[in-house]
Amino acid sequence: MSGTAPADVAEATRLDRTAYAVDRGAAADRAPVRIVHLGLGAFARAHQAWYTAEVDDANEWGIAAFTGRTAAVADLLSPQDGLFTLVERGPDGDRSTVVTSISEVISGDRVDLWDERIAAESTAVVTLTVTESGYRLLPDGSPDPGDEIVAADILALRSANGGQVPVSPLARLVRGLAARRRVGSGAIAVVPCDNIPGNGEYVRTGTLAFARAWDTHLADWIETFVSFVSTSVDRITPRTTADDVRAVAARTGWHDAAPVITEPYSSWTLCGDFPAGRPAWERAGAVFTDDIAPFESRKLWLLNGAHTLLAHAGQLRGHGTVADAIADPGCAGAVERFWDEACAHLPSHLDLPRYRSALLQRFGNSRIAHDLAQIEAESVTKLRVRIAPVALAELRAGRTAAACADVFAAWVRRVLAGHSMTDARGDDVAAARSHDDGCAALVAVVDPRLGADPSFVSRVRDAAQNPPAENGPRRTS
Ligand code: CS2
Repeated sequence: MSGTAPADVAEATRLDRTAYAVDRGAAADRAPVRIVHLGLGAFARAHQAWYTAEVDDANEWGIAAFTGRTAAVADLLSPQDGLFTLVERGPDGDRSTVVTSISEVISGDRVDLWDERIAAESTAVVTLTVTESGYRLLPDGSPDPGDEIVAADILALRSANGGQVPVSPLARLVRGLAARRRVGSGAIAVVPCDNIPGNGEYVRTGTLAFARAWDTHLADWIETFVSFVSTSVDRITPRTTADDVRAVAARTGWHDAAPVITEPYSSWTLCGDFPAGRPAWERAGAVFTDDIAPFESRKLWLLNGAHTLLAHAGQLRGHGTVADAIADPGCAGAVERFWDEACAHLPSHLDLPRYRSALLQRFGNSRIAHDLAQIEAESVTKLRVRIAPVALAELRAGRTAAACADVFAAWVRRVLAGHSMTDARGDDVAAARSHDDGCAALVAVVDPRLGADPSFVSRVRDAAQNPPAENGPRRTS
């Protein structure tokens, strides 16, 4: 069953704990819940769930995983008891394992269970993967007052005993923490795992603001008892397709409705306290540090920044995936130029040449189909944290930030050409687009300081109107 011989899909056995335990000759016990997770996408399963399963030899660290915006993943994972197949897809082959660390899969609307799990004394850690824009916070970490869901959530918190249920992740978190405070379960760690600089402090600011809007005593309690851990997370994990589901069944003999395909590489850097304990994630390679900023800038700028560059410049040049785009010298050159600008603001002890060449290999893994159309989502927030800081640093250094301007230009060109992209800031983008100077207005939506810099904006405008000569395939707009 667990061997690698191809099996007929029709004969695949449905994955669940009993069948898996029988196959392994092992007990089917779930680990007791000590971690609560919100946001059950492919990345959380390839990353935090995998790290936990890798190091939990004594079966002590189970995850209660709550879905975020939709219950769809819960419907797929519940019948298989939270088990799922992780396929680590290298350039030369696949390695499949069944990840066992998710002890419970719970639909996000079960706020009663959410409160209960966070309140339990045995729970030591809350991890979050809700995407950059999913937090509904402004860049300084305060809840966005113009966001209707935020406003409704503050009312919902205030009427908590009246049964209204908040929707946004930090309002939900505040509710769960209030339940923990009520039962006196004590300190806990909150660990955001999204691509946001200083994500621990960012989420702390947002959480405290929601709490203060409801109950200042609760906010004081959170300040004392809740540790917000900053993290830099990394593992390229595209969306699972129907073909992946069929191929996994054929290869492993397990019918798994929700396998995850990821790259072999992974990294996790963390900074902060775990007052109620944690799994020994360092045994699977996680790094604990007192100074996370350089690691997170390196990852956000070089990996994620290049992804955002490729999403726009690559699609303009007719490419569909990261691997296709990076094979185009026109795109690869733009990435290298952007990396040169970014690396001027990163400490050299981070071994940047090796990091860059490893990234080129990871991007070039054509067995991972990482759609550029998936990466283009939420471009305003992504440009803001991945490209704008490099542009600002270059301008401060007296240079032109030409490569950063090219990234902005590719996005501006696509927006002005009418490409519709998923973006929580879509209304601002639409308003900027119809502005007399659409280019300047769009740059300002991402970062007002850059939008107010006439020479940067004029570089973006020129590059958007006169893109560099092409070496790649057809241009789509
Ligand atoms: C990507 C990330 O979708 C995106 O914006 O840049 O999801 C990226 O694949 C991960 O951060 C890799 O660790």
